[in-house]
Amino acid sequence: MMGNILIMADTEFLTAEDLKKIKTIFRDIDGNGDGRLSKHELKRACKTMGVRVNTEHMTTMMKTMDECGKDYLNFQEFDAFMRDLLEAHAVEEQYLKNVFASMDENGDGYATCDEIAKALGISRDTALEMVNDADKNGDGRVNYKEFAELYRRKDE
Ligand SMILES: [Ca+2]
Ligand SMILES: [Ca+2]
Repeated sequence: MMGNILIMADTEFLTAEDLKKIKTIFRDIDGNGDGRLSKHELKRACKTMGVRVNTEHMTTMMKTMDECGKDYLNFQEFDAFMRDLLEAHAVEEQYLKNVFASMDENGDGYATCDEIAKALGISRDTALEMVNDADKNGDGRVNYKEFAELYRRKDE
């Protein structure tokens, strides 16, 4: 028997735009229109959606599919998976913004070495290492984008 893979998802963080996008992507990726997405197509869909899927999340999904003896997702399952992902993404984004804001003491949009050292209670040297690691554009300080990228790189 093929069980339905249902993921509890809260739509609190999702906009109507998100929900529409999920539908569009499903249609686009499901090239032959049979209403099913294979694992491979699922990965592609996530990429198109622009959400970072952590490997763990994807592995869990694949495992659940295997346990149910399925090698595809129907729209309902895809929709639930995507909502879950988008929500996790939104929650993470909110979290990162808060962390960044707490580091950027003077609120100018940049976390400097001194600000980071003070906020995290670490030495200036350690903070400098962090800045060097994150600082993509080489201006010697960390903007939100650089910070989020650093965080996500470490997470992977
Ligand atoms: Ca600042
Ligand atoms: Ca920078």
